[in-house]
Amino acid sequence: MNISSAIFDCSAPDLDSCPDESLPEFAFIGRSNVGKSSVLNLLAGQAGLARVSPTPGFTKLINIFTMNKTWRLVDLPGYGFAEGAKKASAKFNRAVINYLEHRPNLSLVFALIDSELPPQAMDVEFVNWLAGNAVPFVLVFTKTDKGTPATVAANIAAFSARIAAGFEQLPAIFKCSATAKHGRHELLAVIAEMMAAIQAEQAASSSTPSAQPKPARQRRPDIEAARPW
Ligand SMILES: Nc1nc2c(ncn2[C@@H]2O[C@H](COP(=O)(O)OP(=O)(O)O)[C@@H](O)[C@H]2O)c(=O)[nH]1
Ligand SMILES: [Mg+2]
Repeated sequence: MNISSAIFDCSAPDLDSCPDESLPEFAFIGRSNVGKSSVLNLLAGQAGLARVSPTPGFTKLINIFTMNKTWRLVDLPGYGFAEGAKKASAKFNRAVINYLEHRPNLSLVFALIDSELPPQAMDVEFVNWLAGNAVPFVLVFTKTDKGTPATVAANIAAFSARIAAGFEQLPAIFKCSATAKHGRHELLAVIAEMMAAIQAEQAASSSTPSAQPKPARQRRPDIEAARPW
């Protein structure tokens, strides 16, 4: 997919401040410093679009960008280094949880995991939470330029093994490096496929005007049915 425009939309402190729900959204989530903003910039093809910071916990806001005037990328605050991090139960930002649970036009979450590290309890917990709350997501292992291919593969295998018990079918797994510019094409292809599925669904429902509008959660595309990867 070609990115013809990438425009900063707004920084929202909470779900109520997010823009209207007219465009499908693709959101990045993961621990602080995992590379969310960098992957967003990689996909957008613009180095300075989302602010990249060497300081963990920098982004506290939901940063929203409109792409090609038809869909959005959402840079969510990271977990793990926020103020509540010392309290085991307060690791995940309330605004993020609200967004993930209630945003009707959230189409897909890219759950980012650092490929340099063995499985981290907080990532395992968060991925299990996503699955338990029926949030559609894929896993993206970041910073693959930092480790050897063998280390990256071993960390991915170990993470998959840690979460396997909770899944009938493991989530799709992608690798990327913002530094080496790897993974852009694959992640944009995921978005393109989801957009095609959403547009097909919209076309089908607009041709049957008597159909009742679906409740919010069901308006999210069925990832199992839609996913071609
Ligand atoms: N080597 C390497 N460093 C990266 C990569 N992606 C991000 N970083 C660095 O990791 C730090 C955190 O990146 P950032 O995108 O701000 O992470 P965020 O907190 O999850 O948004 C910054 O110093 C980035 O330069 C990558 O693919 N490879
Ligand atoms: Mg960031």
